[in-house]
Amino acid sequence: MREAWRWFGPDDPVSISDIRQTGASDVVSALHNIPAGEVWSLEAIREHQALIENCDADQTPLKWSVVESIPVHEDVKLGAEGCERYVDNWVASMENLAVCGIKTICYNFMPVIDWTRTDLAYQLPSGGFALRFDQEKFAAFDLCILQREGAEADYSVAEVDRARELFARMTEDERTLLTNNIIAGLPGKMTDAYGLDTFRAMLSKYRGVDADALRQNLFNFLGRVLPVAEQLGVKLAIHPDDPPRDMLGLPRIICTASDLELLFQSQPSPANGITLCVGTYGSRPDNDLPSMAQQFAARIHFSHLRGVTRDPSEQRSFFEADHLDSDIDMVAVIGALLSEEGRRRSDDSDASEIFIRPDHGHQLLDDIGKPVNPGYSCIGRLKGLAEIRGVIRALEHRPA
Ligand code: DNO
Repeated sequence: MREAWRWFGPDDPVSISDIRQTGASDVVSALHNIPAGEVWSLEAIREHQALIENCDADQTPLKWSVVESIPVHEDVKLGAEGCERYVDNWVASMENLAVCGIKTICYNFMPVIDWTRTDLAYQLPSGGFALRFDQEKFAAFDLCILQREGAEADYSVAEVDRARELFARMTEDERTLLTNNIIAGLPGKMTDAYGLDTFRAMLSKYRGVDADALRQNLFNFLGRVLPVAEQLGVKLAIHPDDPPRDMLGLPRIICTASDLELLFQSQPSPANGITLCVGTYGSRPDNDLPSMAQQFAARIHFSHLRGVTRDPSEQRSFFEADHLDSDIDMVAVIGALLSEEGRRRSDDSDASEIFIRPDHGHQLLDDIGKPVNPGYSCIGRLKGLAEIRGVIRALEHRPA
């Protein structure tokens, strides 16, 4: 297992020297300043790589091993005319990354919105802060702030009533905060930050694009990308849709084990793989994570380790819990990843280790009050990584 840590670039309040102190060996990063659809040049990649990898002889070296993510242009997801040039550019970026030795690439195929939360500072009983997705608040945004045409059809009468009541109780500041949390862009988001009008315009482009059409567009994209990836020895790792279900009338197609089965039936290339984002898949009660980790073991090129606790009375709402204490059996998931690595070691054709990173940590201690990327403060992730490392060590030393 290769312990990695996400770095957003020179503006990230958690610096490369901070990362060195966490004990992680690998860095997950991207060229966030290059707009979706443009080529990542060799020079730009090398410059970023040098920021991560250059160090003094007496320092522990770090390696930029995983890209998260090369954004996929919306026109590719829409299957719009002329989108081939954006796919060609994506392939060119992948080729340039491979030249620099960076060969694991995470990406997603979520239309318009990337990961979505309603609360970025949800206070826990401990006093720390977590990220949360609240279904009722989300409905209030959809129905009362965005006022999406036809939105009522996606909710029960009782849900519409509750959302409207909640909206009526919210202050202007709370409404603005909720809007910004949803549409203005969370860290690492692969889509643009929008204003409400542009957001509505983007949503409207997807009228007529249902799950089957979107899936076909993903398969077309992969049909062009995977043969090159195979030649280069690059592994692709699709990230699931977070939260894993249709939202705002948009289809989402990487949510469940059946979605992954369709993906691999259509695109069996060994370069086609997944980011097992434990917290994302685990925010649906019908996703059994240890069993998915076993079922798709050979396809797991990268894993985000974090857990969620769903609300007992509303399973679509959740907060991001402690890494080892959530609705998900994290020890069993890590056990499945270790077994897969064992299988790879005994199978000469692919001995690759799985990159893992502690995903989203709580905002704790000195990080409270500091400028942080929501979910990506240092101390909470460090705690998560330390706990995960403990589980890995303990499982590795189990008597055979
Ligand atoms: C959030 C992240 C996502 C992820 C992209 C991958 O914390 O997991 O933004 O990076 O969806 O393409």
